[in-house]
Amino acid sequence: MVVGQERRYYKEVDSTNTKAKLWAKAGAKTGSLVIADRQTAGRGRNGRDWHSPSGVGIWMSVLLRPEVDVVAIPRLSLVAGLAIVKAVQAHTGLDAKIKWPNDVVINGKKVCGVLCEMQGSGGRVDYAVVGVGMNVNTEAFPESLPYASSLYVESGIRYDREVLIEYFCNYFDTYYKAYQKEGKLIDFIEEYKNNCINLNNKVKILEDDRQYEAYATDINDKGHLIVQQDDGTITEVFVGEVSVRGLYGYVE
Ligand code: BT5
Repeated sequence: MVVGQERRYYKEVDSTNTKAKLWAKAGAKTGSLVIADRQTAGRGRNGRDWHSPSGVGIWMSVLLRPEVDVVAIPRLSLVAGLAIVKAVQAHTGLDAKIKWPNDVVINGKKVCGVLCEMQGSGGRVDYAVVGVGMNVNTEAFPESLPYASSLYVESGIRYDREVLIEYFCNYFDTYYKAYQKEGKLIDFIEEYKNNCINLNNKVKILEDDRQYEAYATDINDKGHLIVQQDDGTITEVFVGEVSVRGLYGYVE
């Protein structure tokens, strides 16, 4: 597969994930890419909003038809997260890091998020859509987003969005190929861990009915975060199952 071989560019959409799903239903090939200059209803996880103004960010969605078990789909967020971090590092030299499972941060602020959605039935995956939002040349953010930043804010340099997209596609291709083998992250989990900011740090795990603090000790090849509490209890935290409150003061 080559990510981005087929592309659709839009001046304005509601959400590139929504566009990609419609294209999937109309038969789009795996690797197809939807890119928009602006989103009017950009989405985060769990119905949250994603601020997507015109001309300054990368708002895009990759359509995939992975031949993996349905439980492996949320791991695509980690595949994308690593590809984004590598792309940003390669093109800008900035110290971008992954905040497990799906954020990319620079100097403790969020510059990028990933939204992974899927369609399937009876354990079969029809398609998955991996949405990537990256603040590239944004100069300022609304007051409601105190923990957001952009590559421009962090460096004082404006970057070419097209070049960043090309870097992302190349890295994503490589990691996705490895992921496709077994639906696991085994071939690049060390690289992921080396670029992950939560590891060996305190995290707060927020589950539906409880929350607790713990120390993040590892990430396994399924992309699960391994945490240890003060009383020694070790828990495997699933991607998509909980939110981790980490560097910022708000709940993600
Ligand atoms: C995410 O959700 O981080 C996933 C964001 C995915 C956006 C892409 S853009 C292309 C594609 N099409 C879509 O409609 N979506 C995807 P989550 O972890 O739930 O974080 C959402 C939270 O991040 C919000 O509640 C805000 O607090 C904050 N936020 C919103 N917009 C932001 C921005 N532009 N930069 C940084 N933080 C933002």
